[in-house]
Formats: sequence, structure tokens, C-alpha cells
Amino acid sequence: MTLETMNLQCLTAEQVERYRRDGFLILRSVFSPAEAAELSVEADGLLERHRGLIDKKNLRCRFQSHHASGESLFETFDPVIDIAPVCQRIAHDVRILDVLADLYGEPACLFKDKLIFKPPGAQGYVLHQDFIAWDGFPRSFVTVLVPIDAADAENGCTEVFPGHHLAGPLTPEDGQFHELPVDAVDVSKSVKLELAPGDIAIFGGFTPHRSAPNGSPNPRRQLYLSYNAFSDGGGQRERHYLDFHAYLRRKYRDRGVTDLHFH
Ligand SMILES: O=C(O)CCC(=O)C(=O)O
Repeated sequence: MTLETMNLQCLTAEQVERYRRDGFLILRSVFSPAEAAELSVEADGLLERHRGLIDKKNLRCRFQSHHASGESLFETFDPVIDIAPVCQRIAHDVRILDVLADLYGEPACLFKDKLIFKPPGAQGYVLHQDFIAWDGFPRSFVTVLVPIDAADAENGCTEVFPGHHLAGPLTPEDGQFHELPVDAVDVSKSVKLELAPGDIAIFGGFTPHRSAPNGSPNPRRQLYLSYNAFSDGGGQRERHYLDFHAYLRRKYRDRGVTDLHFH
């Protein structure tokens, strides 16, 4: 759909154009300070209320090594909205859905939701694209990043590399996760997604990104909400988590880990 024929609800044509060119977009103060505070309280409470869920054999949980000591740190709940009503509300918030409808030119469907706590020292993420060539994985995959804490270079904010999404997948479409070599992107064009609570950032499944270790003394909490365009498979969150769990079970089995569960 061309910009001229689109009926935009909330973004300007210039913002849509910029997203298409760069592969990401930052929107400031989408949520109020009170809404951001409510999310923060819920994230704190989740760690207390659901401490019993934090288990290496629970498919909902991800752990990362401390970048210096190697200590294993709890890092992510994926999914999260089924245990977190405020996150659930934000994932379906009309302000996000309207932005996505403007970018897609059609309605968006929630595909995946995770809360990354990134505790102090957590190593962060190697350079990658989120698109993974599983059968039916939507090429329209887009992530809306909702910061709970201010994100900056010190605490390892997400860093995106503009323009490279236009080339599509930069690694083989073999259903495996691939780290991208650093020379696959123009490192000089790096944009650090420095965000305040209330802001959001949006980036596509082909947008290369990474994040450095959290060098601050506090967690860097962010909600990662991913969507697909309605015409690209419709609502498929349930199917995604079945595929994702099957993928994780294969990965764990290859490392000799069995008796996994999902709670
Ligand atoms: O935590 C971050 O900054 C990046 C997370 C990420 O790249 C991912 O979950 O795919």
C-alpha cells in the first residue's frame, strides 16, 4: 500500500516513511507517568509472586550469564501476559494497535510477549534479526519495545542498525537462530534506543539489533511485544508458543536436558 492511499490514524506520513526507510521508529511519551509506574510495580511484584516459576526447566524462563563472572542470572519471562494483567492490557492497548495499523496498513495481531529484566551484569544479546525461518513464521513480525526503566548505554539498551532490514534475511533461512557477523551491518550507523518510561520503540523482524551487558547496578526492565499483520497468518500467538516450545525442547534435548515443563 502506498502512503498516498493509506488512511493514517495516528502517525504522520513522515513517520511511516521513516519507519519504512530505517526499520525502526521511536515515539515519546505514549504512556503517562502513572501508567509507566503501574507497569513497574507489576514487574516488581511478578518477581516476588512468581518466584516459584523461576526454574531452569520452565520453558517460560530464560537465564543469561553474568558478562564477567559467568554466574547464571534469571533474565526473562516469555510469555508474560498470562501472569501479568498490566502487561496484558498494554499488549492490547489501542495506542499501540493504532500505531501498528498505520505501519501495516491493516490490523495487527499479538504474536509474542516477553518481559526482559536484564539484571546487573547480564551479558545482553549478540547481533541478530528476530525473523527465524520456521514454517509460517510471519515476515511482517514487528516488535514494540516498552521500557519500564530508563534505558541507556550504561544499562545495555537495545541498539539497532538502520536500513539493513531492506535486504530481508541476512543469514540462511534454515529454521535456526543465527548470530550476524558484525560486518553484516554499518556499525557507524548504530542507533541506541535510549528510552524513558512512557516512550516506545518499534522495530521490524529484519532489523539487525543487539545489546551490550548491563553495566549499571540496577535491572533494565523492558516489555517486548511482537505482532504480525492480520493478513500474514491472523492471530497465531498460541501456535507460535507451541512451535517455540517444540524448538526449545529440541535444543535442550541436544544438550541432554529433559523433563522440561511450562508453568
Ligand atoms: O534485551 C535486549 O536489549 C535485546 C533483546 C533481543 O534482542 C531479543 O529478545 O531478541
